Amino acid sequence: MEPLAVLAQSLAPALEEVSSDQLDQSIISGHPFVVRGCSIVRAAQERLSPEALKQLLRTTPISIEHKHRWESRRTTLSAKEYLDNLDRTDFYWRQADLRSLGISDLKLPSPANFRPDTMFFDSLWVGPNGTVQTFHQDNHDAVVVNRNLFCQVHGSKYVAIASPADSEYFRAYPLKNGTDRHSSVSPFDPATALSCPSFAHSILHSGDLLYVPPRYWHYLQSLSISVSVSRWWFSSRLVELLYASAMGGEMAEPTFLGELVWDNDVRELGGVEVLDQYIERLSGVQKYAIYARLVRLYGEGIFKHGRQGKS
Ligand SMILES: O=C(O)CCC(=O)C(=O)O
Repeated sequence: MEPLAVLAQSLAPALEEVSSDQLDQSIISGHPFVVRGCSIVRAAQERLSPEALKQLLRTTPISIEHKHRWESRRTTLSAKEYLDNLDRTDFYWRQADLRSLGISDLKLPSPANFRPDTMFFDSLWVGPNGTVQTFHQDNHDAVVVNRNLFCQVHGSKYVAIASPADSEYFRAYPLKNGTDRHSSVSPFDPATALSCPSFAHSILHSGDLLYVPPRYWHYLQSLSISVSVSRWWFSSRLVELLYASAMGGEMAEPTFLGELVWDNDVRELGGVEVLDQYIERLSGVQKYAIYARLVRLYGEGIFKHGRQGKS
């Protein structure tokens, strides 16, 4: 069992501890890592404190789930009521789209040399001590695969992580939507931790940054009241669009910069066959929604590839 590799450790609060180029090199290496005390994450602390969120959202209703991933209890409360009781609630405010909450201008760590108009899907995770997100792989799908820069903004979280090459240790079961995979294996079970070759773990403290590479198994458990932000990004513009469409109203639509050129974007995705393969598996309603968006953004010309109809 290995501790997660630490990429950089800042000694002074103002130190710019890791350059974007260094971040890129580490991301390209394909391994998970932690940056300790990241100044950009620390700079987000004021705006993302439970108190600041309460001021911003007040009586806005928020959808919360039981703090244990395996208990499927959900309810809705006003942001104020939830945040006022963070020290005694059993509920977790999971994966709330930051832009939909009206927070779109927050500076967060970014890789430098990826597509200049990469769209980040930033989600807020706010909860009490003891929230558990069991081992899972995000977006286990042939086309839509995300990377994740996970920012621990307030409080601390235990994280365990393992390579998709070691999936045999996780006895995964697919969820209904088929887009991600979960496992009931515990990171505290010595059989997992000691036998899975790529198993690594760490405790993230406020200000730390974790990189979760594509398809890596990850488990997170809060050790205090905690606020985190996950920064997901995808490999191409069309994948951003497919992901946002699949999430429907829960996620803001990508705002593309620059000109949308169908042929370029299809090439970036890996070809029109990849798009067709993805769309084929959707329901009639989802297919219609995707085609409607594609036509709105790119025009009717997208059908010149001989694709049959819109449903
Ligand atoms: O922090 C958590 O509870 C889960 C985060 C997570 O699974 C993710 O960012 O993909």
